[in-house]
Amino acid sequence: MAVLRFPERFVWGTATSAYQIEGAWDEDGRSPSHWDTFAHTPGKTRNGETGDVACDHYRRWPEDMALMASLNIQAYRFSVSWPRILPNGGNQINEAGLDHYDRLVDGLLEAGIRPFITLYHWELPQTLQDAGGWPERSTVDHFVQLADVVSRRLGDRVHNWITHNEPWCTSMLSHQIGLHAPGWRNWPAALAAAHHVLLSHGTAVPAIRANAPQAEVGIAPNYEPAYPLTRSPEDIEAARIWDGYYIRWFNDPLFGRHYPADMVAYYQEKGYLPHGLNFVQPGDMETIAVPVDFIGINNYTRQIMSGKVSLDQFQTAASPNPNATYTEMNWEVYPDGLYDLLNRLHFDYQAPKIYITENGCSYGDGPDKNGRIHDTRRIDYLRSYLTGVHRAIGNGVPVAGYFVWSFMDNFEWSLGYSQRFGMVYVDYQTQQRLPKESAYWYKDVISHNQLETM
Ligand code: GCO
Repeated sequence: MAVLRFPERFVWGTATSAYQIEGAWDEDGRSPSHWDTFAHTPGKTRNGETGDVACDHYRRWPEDMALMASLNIQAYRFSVSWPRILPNGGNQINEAGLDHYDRLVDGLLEAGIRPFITLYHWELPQTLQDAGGWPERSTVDHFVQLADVVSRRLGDRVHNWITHNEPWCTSMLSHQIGLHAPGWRNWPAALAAAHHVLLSHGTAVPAIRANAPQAEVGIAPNYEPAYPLTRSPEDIEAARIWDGYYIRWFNDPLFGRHYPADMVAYYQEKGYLPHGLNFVQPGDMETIAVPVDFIGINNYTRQIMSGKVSLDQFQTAASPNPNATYTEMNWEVYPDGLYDLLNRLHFDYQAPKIYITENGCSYGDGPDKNGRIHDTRRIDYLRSYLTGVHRAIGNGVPVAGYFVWSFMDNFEWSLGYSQRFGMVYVDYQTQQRLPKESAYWYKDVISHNQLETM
């Protein structure tokens, strides 16, 4: 056994998002988001499940906060629900909705928990979706208005801001693959959406800083690194395309490198950019490349690429690894992927500071007859990834904190309630919360600021 100490002031946190936990979907003036519409459309989610009730966190948050504090959690990353705050997308503030987050922030601070706010974790007011959604440039201004309203109200107390959660999901998964709201399968629209998401990030950063001068502002892309199955030119080429599609298309503009030329050529050849990069206007790339205080990394797994890539058949892009273990999402447990990413973000992109804003795993373990939940596979997963994080810190990578996805079991989007990512078990019949063994293990890690390896 070895003991791995983490740097002083390393931030230990946990993450959720509004639609996945809050419920109360039509209360206190909240309007529907495009996820409400999508989840209520037959065939879009498993068993037609929705976030209408979810974990009822909108009402139960004081209890959830207390549980978080009892587990010594130091920071909580949560998202605000746009249609709660600006039910029409912009203009008219719904004070009841904004007040909710005001109370939540005060509650967190009283409990000694540092709030990290995500402004967009996939809840676009349906009115904005009806107006064209992210493929429309006007959505950028609406998002900046949300950023302004929320940071104006909470910026005196909240010092960590994340503009967007996972731009790849907002654009490609939602508009090209069609698995998330609004469920489109339209390449040109998806690439326009990607640009507008990035542009809205770049435009919002100075707006947030104006309201919260002390704040750290960043973004949280999801990174699924690609590895070629063999050293054959085909496999290496496949990995390059996956990397361009998933990582570089977003990361390169954020770091001032414009859209990657090899991928522009690839998309043009495929007919995905029938009008070229006509969505890019003068000044956009400079706006997107605004310096951030940190990059958030959401990482769970990797892709092994071989042969010909078909980005339209997303599900079949991966090759299974016969020597690996998989979580119940069918995601390979691959801690070196996070380690490699951290090095890349530091040595290649020179990210100023990094928070791992999501990392975790889905395992369905439930209570035994004594009411205990032995989710040892989750402990093994977290321990292995954290070992990689520690190793990267040893290389000089400026990792400032780590957030487990998720605090509690919740609504896993199109997979409904079938996937349990929480360190806290939720009984959806009674809404009872029950910390799993991993929660107590994490408490121990936090309390000693160190990890014991096996
Ligand atoms: C995501 C989201 C989370 C998911 C988690 C597990 O990144 O996809 O941020 O909402 O629940 O990643 O899939």
